[in-house]
Amino acid sequence: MAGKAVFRFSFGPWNIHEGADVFGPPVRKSVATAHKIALVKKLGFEGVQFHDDDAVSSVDVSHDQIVREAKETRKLLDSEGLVAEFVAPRLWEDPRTIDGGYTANDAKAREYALERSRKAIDIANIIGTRNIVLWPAREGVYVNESKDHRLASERFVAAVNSMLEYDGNIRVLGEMKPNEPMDHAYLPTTGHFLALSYKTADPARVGVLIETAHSLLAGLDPAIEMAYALFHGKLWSVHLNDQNGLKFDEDRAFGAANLKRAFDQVFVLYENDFGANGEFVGLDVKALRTQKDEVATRHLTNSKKIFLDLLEVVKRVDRKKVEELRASRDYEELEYYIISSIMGRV
Ligand code: 3MF
Ligand code: MG
Repeated sequence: MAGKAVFRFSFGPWNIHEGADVFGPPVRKSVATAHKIALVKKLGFEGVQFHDDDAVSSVDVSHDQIVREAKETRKLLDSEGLVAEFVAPRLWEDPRTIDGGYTANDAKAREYALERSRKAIDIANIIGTRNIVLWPAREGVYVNESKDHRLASERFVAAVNSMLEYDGNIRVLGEMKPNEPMDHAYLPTTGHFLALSYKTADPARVGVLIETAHSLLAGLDPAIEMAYALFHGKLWSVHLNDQNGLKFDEDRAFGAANLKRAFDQVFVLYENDFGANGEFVGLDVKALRTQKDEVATRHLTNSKKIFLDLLEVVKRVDRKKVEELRASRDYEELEYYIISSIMGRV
């Protein structure tokens, strides 16, 4: 039956950004992380997603300094009445992980990745979340023969196990994406990571975050992927956004490219009571490069508004009618009914 969740929303500081892309420099002023956090509540959000070095200025400093800075971040969150949703070790920017982290050929790179993941866990404990998100950006290959793929899977499991062992309370959420920056990512889809979760030392603490655009880049339907992870009891976060076809990861506002696809995601989340265990509806959206500074948060507020508007449509859908149309196998009419509902005609 229908979900009862009152949805809570989150985003990460990287969603407010200067607008640089691979072909051009920044076009907007930098906003300090503390100021971004101060904007969260004003924009109508309750949760903050962090990379390790969003929560502290750098992870390449003494342990004492990490602890001190993480405590400052926690204070800021508390004073704003906000919650940290997750910490994600940003393993893809450092020169030591050019060839990947957990699955790198170089033992030193692997050790760096593990050490940095442990720091992310320390930070998570201080800022008050048990969720560690892994977007394994550079775990994969450009050249097929450059790595031993089977060994990579073993190394991935070992890396997750080492995190689970380091802290008996944290949970690991895989955020899978099939390509970009790598040509071929290891564990390119949610399904791959779910399979891997059962090979870890504590499957109950290994789940997923599903990003709309990442599913689409894999040629999959995000709502169906979400339902599958929900079936496993492992959908612990989402990164809602949108995507126009198979190209680079666009991170468009939720629903901006395909409203029906957005509806389907809201439907699945609502029907399955997503959020009932404290999960956030997370966004991972990029402001268009053309946005001026003063309106460079519209992508966030609009995404939330579109979600909530679609939620109203979802609630109004006549379940009996849907069942009847399913039973009579009139799927054309079902589709028309849903589209009419989205267009406000029902
Ligand atoms: C890349 C992503 C990432 C992750 C983030 C948190 C930079 O396509 O989606 O955003 O969401 O690193 O895991
Ligand atoms: Mg994401």
